[in-house]
Amino acid sequence: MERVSPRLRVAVQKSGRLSDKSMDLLREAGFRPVNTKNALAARVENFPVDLLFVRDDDIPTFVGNGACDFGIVGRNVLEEHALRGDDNFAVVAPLGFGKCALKIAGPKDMKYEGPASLAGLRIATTYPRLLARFLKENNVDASVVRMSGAVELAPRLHMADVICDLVSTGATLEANGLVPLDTVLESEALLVRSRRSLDPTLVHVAEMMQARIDGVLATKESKYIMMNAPESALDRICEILPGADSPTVLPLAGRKGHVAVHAVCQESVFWETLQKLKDAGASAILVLPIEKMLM
Ligand code: PRT
Ligand code: ZN
Repeated sequence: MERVSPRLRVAVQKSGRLSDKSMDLLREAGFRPVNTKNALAARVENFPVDLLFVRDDDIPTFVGNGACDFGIVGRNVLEEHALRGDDNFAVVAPLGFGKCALKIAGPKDMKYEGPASLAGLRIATTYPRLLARFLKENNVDASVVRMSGAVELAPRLHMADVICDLVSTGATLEANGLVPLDTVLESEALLVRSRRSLDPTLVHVAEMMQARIDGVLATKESKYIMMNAPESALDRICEILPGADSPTVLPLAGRKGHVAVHAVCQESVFWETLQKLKDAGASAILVLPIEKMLM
């Protein structure tokens, strides 16, 4: 009988705030999933990789127990899960999307002077462990009211005095007459991997996936910058270039003492930087986006 060759399994949120961006990232990294509509899993046609579409809350379990090798999940979900004592996963990289914060919020007229103001209050949340950790770290004795959703309604229903919930724009808090009081956790989507050992035939694919995702993330901020400059200004120009490793310096035909400088800048390049380069003697300064990068 023919042996089925192993495939790397990556858990992605099936439908929710992280789904589209997770899929975009994997596609930008060169993975071509087929049959992604309404399926529970999709095969990547150009690599031995399968994507599994699941609820975000299940991703830490699947990655932790080795059912999946990688996953994309919010830090909020991952850390709440890890506080159960089940953390057989490692964070590979923050992904820069799905940004939000787990915040304490309360009625507009509430007087808040730091965590001590929460003493004796009832706090509604779907993140009981993260909240308990925050209270413990701040030596506050308050009661945690566990809910499974619609947390922002709890004060109005007199089920709690304040809430601890995810906030991004703050519009939901405002619509419910609540204001943010404190931050329990800053969150964004993370690439996580299982600590369980991989099938040896998949180690290379896993490394390649990590390298490509790093590459995609790096290109988001990075720019390619080119300019002409007198050779005497090189030291000053290198000081000004933001986050650039040794630039390439090329002679300019027919212009003795002048060179072309090319560099990859790992940070944003602002107009102020261009002005400084010009003041240092550079001319014909071009800033170009980078489409792909493999470090
Ligand atoms: O079905 P499944 O269990 O997979 O999804 P879910 O409904 O549990 O999660 P989902 O899709 O809502 O969110 C997935 C992840 O996105 C979260 O775990 C966070 O890591 C991240 N994220 C980013 C957010 C928000 N922003 C966010 N704003 N998750 C939830 N919200 C909520 C917020 O609590 C509020 O109720 O969205 C509402 C609108 O927020 P405002 O502040 O913009 O009004
Ligand atoms: Zn969920």
